Formats: sequence, structure tokens, C-alpha cells
Amino acid sequence: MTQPNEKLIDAKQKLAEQRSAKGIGTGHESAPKKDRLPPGQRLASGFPVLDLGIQPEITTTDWSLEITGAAEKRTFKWDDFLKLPQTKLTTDFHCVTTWSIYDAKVEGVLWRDFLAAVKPDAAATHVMFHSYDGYSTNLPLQALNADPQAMLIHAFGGQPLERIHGGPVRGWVPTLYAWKSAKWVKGVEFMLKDKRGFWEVRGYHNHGDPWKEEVPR
Ligand SMILES: Nc1nc2c(c(=O)[nH]1)N[C@H]1C(S)=C(S)[C@@H](COP(=O)(O)O)O[C@H]1N2
Ligand SMILES: [Mo]
Repeated sequence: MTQPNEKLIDAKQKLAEQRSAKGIGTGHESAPKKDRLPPGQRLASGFPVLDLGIQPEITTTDWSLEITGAAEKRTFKWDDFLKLPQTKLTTDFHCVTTWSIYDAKVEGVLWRDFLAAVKPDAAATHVMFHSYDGYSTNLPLQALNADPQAMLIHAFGGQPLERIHGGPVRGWVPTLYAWKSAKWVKGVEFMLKDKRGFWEVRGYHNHGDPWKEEVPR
């Protein structure tokens, strides 16, 4: 596997910094969640692709999902994952680089069904998603539990999730900016306290609510 594309990472970070320099997105606005399109967003045509310059090629046979940290250790292989309750949803999706998509048809395992299967310790407060490209992103367990559409998905638009979009399996957390939805997921770590993921240590907002414009700064 090659190294992450540092230039691409820098460019993306700058783009996001410019957005916060424009004075939007201090994260303290009390934006009502009534509009479908969050402030500062525009509808994309198609489904843009964003990554670190690495798109790992993981077959369903090679793929596995490891549960680590404050939970019963467990590894899901592809067949195990498909045996979990499967749900189809239609959701919107918002990236902090200002594109949004409407009515994405996704299929996979709802976070709440996943939680029921993995049983984290009661003391766990945060989750880190780990990916095959070295990416990671952190979320409070509460934020995941509060999103009825949070999922781990393996299909999009009725087709197996494309490699460029994180197949075989990616996170899908529509209530937060897209960087919280890890592609090529290989691990879910339950944590007893918060720790920052890939973009979060590089200045992205730790929470990332698009309706409050919790953008990088
Ligand atoms: N593993 C991994 N997941 C990732 C990323 C990444 O670089 N690697 N980028 C994030 C960012 S910043 C965005 S906007 C979305 C983009 O998802 P898409 O390429 O399917 O549109 O994936 C998120 N998940
Ligand atoms: Mo992003």
C-alpha cells in the first residue's frame, strides 16, 4: 500500500480552513434543524469521492471487522456481518467541503443493531472507527446512539458499495459531516475517554454537526 497523499491532505485542510476563516462555523450558532440543506452546503451532482490518496482494495473474503477496546473482543468476517439484521434506508449526506447529496439509498447494519450484537462495556463513552487506509475518526457513543440512521453500510443505490466509496464496508452517520463516516472500515474501538481521529487531530471540529456548521478551524 502506498503512502497517504500529503499534498492532497494539505489542500483539503486549507479548503476547510478557508471556510472557517470566512467567519462561518464557529460551532456556537444555535441553528434550528428545520432546513434540509445545512447552512453553507449545496447539492452535488453525483456522489463526489474524497480520500487520502489511497483507495485500499479489500475483497469481501479478505475483509474483517475487529471489535477492540472496552468491549468483548470479536472479529466479524463478511458472512458474520451479513448475518446481523440488515436495514435499507434513504438518507442525506453532507461533506464539510460544502457538497451534500439527497436520498442516498444505503443498506447495511444499523448502529443500534450492531451495538446489540457487540456489547461494549457500560463504561465506554466514545468510539473510534479504524480504516484500511490508516484513516480514523472518533465519535461520542451518544452521538451514534442519537442518530437513528447511523449505520455500517455495504451497499449503495442497490449495488455493492464501490471501492472508491469505502467498500466493502463503511460507516454512515448522516447527522454529522461526512468525515465522521469512515470508509474501508476494519475496526471499531470502544474507548473510555475521547481521542481524536485523523482529521480531528488536524484541526477539524471534534463533533462536526453540519446544522451548527461545526467545521474545521
Ligand atoms: N477511510 C477513510 N474514510 C474516509 C475518508 C478517508 O480519507 N479515508 N475521508 C472522509 C471524508 S473527509 C469524506 S468527505 C467522506 C467522503 O466519502 P465519499 O468519498 O464516499 O464521498 O469519507 C470520509 N471517510
Ligand atoms: Mo470531507
